[in-house]
Amino acid sequence: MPKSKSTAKATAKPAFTPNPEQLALLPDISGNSINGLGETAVRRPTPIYWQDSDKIAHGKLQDWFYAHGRTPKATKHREGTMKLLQEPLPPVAPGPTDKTPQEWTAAAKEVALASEADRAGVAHIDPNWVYEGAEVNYPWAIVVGVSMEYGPLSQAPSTTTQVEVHKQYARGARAAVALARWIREQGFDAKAHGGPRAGPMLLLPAAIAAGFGELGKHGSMINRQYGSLFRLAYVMTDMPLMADSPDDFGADGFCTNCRVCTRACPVDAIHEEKQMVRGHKKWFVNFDKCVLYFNENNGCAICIAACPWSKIGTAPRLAEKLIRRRMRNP
Ligand code: B12
Repeated sequence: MPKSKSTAKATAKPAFTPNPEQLALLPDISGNSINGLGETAVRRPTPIYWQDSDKIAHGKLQDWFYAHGRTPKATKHREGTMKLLQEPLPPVAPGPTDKTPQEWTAAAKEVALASEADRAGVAHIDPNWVYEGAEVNYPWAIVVGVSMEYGPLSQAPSTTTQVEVHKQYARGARAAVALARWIREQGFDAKAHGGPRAGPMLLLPAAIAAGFGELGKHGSMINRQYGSLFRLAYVMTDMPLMADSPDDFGADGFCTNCRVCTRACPVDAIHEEKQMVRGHKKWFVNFDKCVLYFNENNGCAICIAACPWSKIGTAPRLAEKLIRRRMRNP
């Protein structure tokens, strides 16, 4: 059978040979097994990366990235973000004011947006989002999102891209810290997380529940305004709040028929079909393939840069189109 144009395109990738130093640091266990690929029972995720190096199987590989994988400007941003997130927050003020959960939710979102967040949403924390070995005693997560610039992202993988990623990590962390400080001044407990460290919880299921959008084939989320170009941070709190609902505008169906990210990925790490992972059928990225290229190529980001939803001005128009189509053919 003659090769279709698309197959020819898909196979025309230059081969990536990982640095032997990296290969020598790989643990015996596959990252996909750690992530629960093929597991049908729901379970909490196992910490895999952006954790304390001595607590994860891929700790030596992570240390290799810290030593070789980051440009000094990105390291500077990262250190600033980590310092900010570790600074002590003000004590919780006594006697909270009496407001309804609706009023607190509106006020908290306003504070997040007035600091540096581009978007904020609320999710009730599901214990299955919390990493094994971590403990979370807060009922709510306020997820904040910050958009990333298309210009530097479109150059992925590059040091310019990596610096933009770390600039936005810093902005997300500042928004989360400002919000956590405000919540504590209102008389409720709050803790900010974000930046390049994973924290105690998986962010994407929380962001989906908080109305940020849908999981894309490339393993990142797609938002109807910012497409694939946004980063996330969050505040955990006991402030009485109201949860948002998921925003399903058709990105999942779009991904089913789109192959842009799978073709763009230099190491074919993005699965074309959804996979069973810890009891959920979802889009899945092969950790073992992704991480080696990521480590040697400035944190990669090719998949989100290539995503059709990322081009300037595309996401809102595409979301509108999909919604209109769905209304015509419910
Ligand atoms: C570790 C990590 C990585 C690792 C490993 C990722 C992996 N797939 O195993 C590496 C270094 C390779 C990586 C790469 C990237 N990452 Co990353 N990563 C994380 C981090 C810190 C933890 C995620 C994790 O533990 N994954 C391991 C397991 C559990 O993965 P999994 O089962 O395959 O689940 C993934 C998704 O399916 C989803 N998910 C998990 N459970 C469930 C359940 C349901 C029901 C659904 C629908 C989805 C879902 O979340 C996981 C994200 O990796 C998160 C922040 C956080 N706290 O969540 C950022 C995060 C997911 N990464 C992010 C990004 C953008 C990237 C990159 C594009 C890099 C870049 N330069 O920007 C690439 C893309 C590669 C990819 N999609 O996997 C963003 C995504 C933002 C968005 N718009 O969605 C996050 C949220 C960071 C942030 N603060 O903004 N990442």
